Amino acid sequence: MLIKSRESWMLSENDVTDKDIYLNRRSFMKMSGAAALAGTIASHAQAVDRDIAGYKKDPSSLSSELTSYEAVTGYNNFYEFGMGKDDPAKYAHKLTTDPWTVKVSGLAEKTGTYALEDLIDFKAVEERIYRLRCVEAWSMVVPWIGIPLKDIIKKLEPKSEARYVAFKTLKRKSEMRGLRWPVLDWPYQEGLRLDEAMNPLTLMAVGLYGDLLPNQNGAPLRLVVPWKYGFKSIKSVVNIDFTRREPMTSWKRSAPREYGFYSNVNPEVDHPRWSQSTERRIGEWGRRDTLMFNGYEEQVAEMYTGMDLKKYF
Ligand SMILES: Nc1nc2c(c(=O)[nH]1)N[C@H]1C(S)=C(S)[C@@H](COP(=O)(O)O)O[C@H]1N2
Ligand SMILES: [Mo]
Repeated sequence: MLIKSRESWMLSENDVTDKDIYLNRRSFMKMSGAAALAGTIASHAQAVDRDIAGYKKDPSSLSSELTSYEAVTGYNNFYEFGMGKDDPAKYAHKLTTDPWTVKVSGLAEKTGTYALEDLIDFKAVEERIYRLRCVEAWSMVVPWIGIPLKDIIKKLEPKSEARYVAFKTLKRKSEMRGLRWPVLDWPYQEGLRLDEAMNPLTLMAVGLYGDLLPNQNGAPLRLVVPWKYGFKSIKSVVNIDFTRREPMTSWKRSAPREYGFYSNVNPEVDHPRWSQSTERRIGEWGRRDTLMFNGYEEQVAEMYTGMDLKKYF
């Protein structure tokens, strides 16, 4: 017989430090208010219109080993601001995120250009503690705030012919210094099969650590697909397009042998230039074994039954 000594969401003594740090961080951010949000004039309007104070807390945040706020917001990939890991934190504050519009196009009934606040119900956001596993073999655990992508998609009423959903990032040269370098074919593009997009795990994030997203993490709206490599989790989204055919993605276009459309985290399929079998959790010393589907196998493996994941990498 299984005796549960405590519910998974209850706090053990070992967890207290994590939780205290998290809650202190939250109250710190509340106190410093608009100044903590990117430090731009636009942030004041955000604090009013994009209020996420009422989010439902994920009970697992009380016991999970969160990556520090400093690492989550200071060690990033966001090539629109440069290729260095500290470039996004240094330069993304220049991005104007309010007002923000998202163009919905393609095979859906409710196409058109939406103000962010009309597309996202900021009152319905919830917290989800997800791992993010970068293809460069580091990982983080982040308390995201957002709303399931499926809730957004349902509102947009995709037509029956729609089988994929494609996303684009903003391309604004005046505020994104990284666009000077042709590392990728800008704008950054990503895509999901519609069933992947509708999976309950797939999140459209608007915040992390209890507050709105810092620009370097993809403000004001970014995807989080926790069972896929980090590059699928496209930041600062301005376009959602429903398509019949598999959309091209930026990384696949730049190196088709290295980056596939599916990009499911898979310790058995190596990147051509390095192994994907282990990872370095930011903030830890040793390495961890990488888990199939980044540990979300139970929730997502069914979508890929019968597919050769070495071919569809
Ligand atoms: N538009 C855009 N989105 C992007 C990227 C990027 O360069 N541009 N980098 C991706 C990569 S490689 C990773 S690992 C994650 C990192 O997200 P984080 O900074 O929130 O940890 O963002 C992804 N989304
Ligand atoms: Mo990444």
